[in-house]
Amino acid sequence: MSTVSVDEQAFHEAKELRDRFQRFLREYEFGMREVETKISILRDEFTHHHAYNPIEHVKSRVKSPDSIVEKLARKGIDEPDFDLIRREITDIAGVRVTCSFVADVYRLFDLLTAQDDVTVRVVKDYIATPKDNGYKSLHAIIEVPVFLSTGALSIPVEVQFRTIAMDFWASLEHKIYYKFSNRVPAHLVESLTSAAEAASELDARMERLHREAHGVPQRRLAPAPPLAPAAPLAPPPPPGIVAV
Ligand code: 0O2
Repeated sequence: MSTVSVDEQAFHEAKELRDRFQRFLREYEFGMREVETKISILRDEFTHHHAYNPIEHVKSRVKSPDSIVEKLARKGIDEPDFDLIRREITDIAGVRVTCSFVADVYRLFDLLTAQDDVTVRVVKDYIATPKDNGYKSLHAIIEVPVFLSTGALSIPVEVQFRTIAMDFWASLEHKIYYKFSNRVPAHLVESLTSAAEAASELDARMERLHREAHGVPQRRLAPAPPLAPAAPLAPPPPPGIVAV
């Protein structure tokens, strides 16, 4: 049996780099979970308070190492370090919120970004201004605090808000580009653009129908009443009595 000699030092360094990278990705996972919780609280509160659920589904992911490397290459970065990756790749943590209607997309965006511990870094409104290929979605890079044993961190998370029709289109477009390795035949590109228009028309029609059926303006519902001030904490028990 042949043996392969491994340079101990190189082995140790590789292990250390792997551990650092895992820690780095875990921080993004925690940020993503904070945002997931916020969205899920909004969904539950909406359902109970307004008897209406504006969210169809939520999907989250931390970008895979391969996908990060690919995006770095796309950006022409060939000697990355952790700080550079942090600065340049702002969608390592991603949450996609699929809503029923366009009005819900903006309502959810408003409610999430108005929260005190959410800092909005970048907003790209591809619904107001779709991409040339017809892509529509509302993107926001937000930062949320994550509290670790070592202290607090502010983690960027990309949140994409879109309707079911926009999501359907984007996922088909993604699959087609993957199948053709980004060299999509012209007639398919054209068909995709016209399918994006059809999806927008469907969104508008469905929203009109919904308004007609429910007879309420979609953009804003009555705000929830303000929270009552929190009850003061009970005074500490007198010495000798154990609080249960
Ligand atoms: P993946 O695999 O979904 O993560 P930036 O991130 O700002 O440095 P970029 O990529 O121009 O640069 O940002 P943008 O426009 O906000 O797009 C980010 C993400 O939106 C993409 O992530 C896609 O998920 C989605 N997206 C943007 N444009 C399109 C499009 O034309 N079609 C589809 N299907 N999705 C799109 P990634 O990293 O490209 O991919």
